[in-house]
Amino acid sequence: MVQERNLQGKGVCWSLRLWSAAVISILLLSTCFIAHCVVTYQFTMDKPNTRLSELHTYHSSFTCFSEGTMVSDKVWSCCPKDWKLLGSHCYLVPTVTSTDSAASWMKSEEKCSQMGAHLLVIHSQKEQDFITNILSTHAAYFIGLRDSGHRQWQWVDQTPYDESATFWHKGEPSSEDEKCVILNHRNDQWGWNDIPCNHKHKSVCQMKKIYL
Ligand code: MMA
Repeated sequence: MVQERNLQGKGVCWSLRLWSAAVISILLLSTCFIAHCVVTYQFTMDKPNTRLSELHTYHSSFTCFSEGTMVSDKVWSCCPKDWKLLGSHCYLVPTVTSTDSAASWMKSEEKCSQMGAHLLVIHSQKEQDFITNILSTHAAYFIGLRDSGHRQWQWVDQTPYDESATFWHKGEPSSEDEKCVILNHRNDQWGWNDIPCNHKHKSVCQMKKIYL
């Protein structure tokens, strides 16, 4: 009898231990899960989505693309619907038929800024070619380059003006009175031309793409 009770006691003791181990494991797993959720939330929601929700006030829908091949390094990046994507940026090019889009340089920059964007910035042949490929050769487009005084060229996004990556037409820039820059097609070539800022032209807007 005594032996039997002892055996029963041992059985209860073991199942108690097993249950405790199970409860502790579940508690540990839940803690890890909650911590993971909090970290993921802060990482994915807090920063980039602040921008996404900001941009949602100007844009009702976005087109998103997935990058990376492995499931683990898939990153989603988005542009507002109808904007074009190249590298790390989104571009809004006016349609050939739009007639209401001609404006001064300042007004054009204002319109981009109201969409969370800025006028087009070009830093490479690749960007110049990508954009000019989708522009009309019959129009001129303001870009985000301006003379801040005495031929000090300044990009609207504050990136440095690099003389070695400029695409001025032959003979341009031509006058200190012309402080704003258009992209136009002249003598079978696309290039930049300085013109007075109050002239009215179409324009191209640009913004950084949004990472999810
Ligand atoms: C226009 C005007 C200038 C440009 C010259 C080039 C006559 O002025 O577009 O900005 O430099 O043409 O011929």
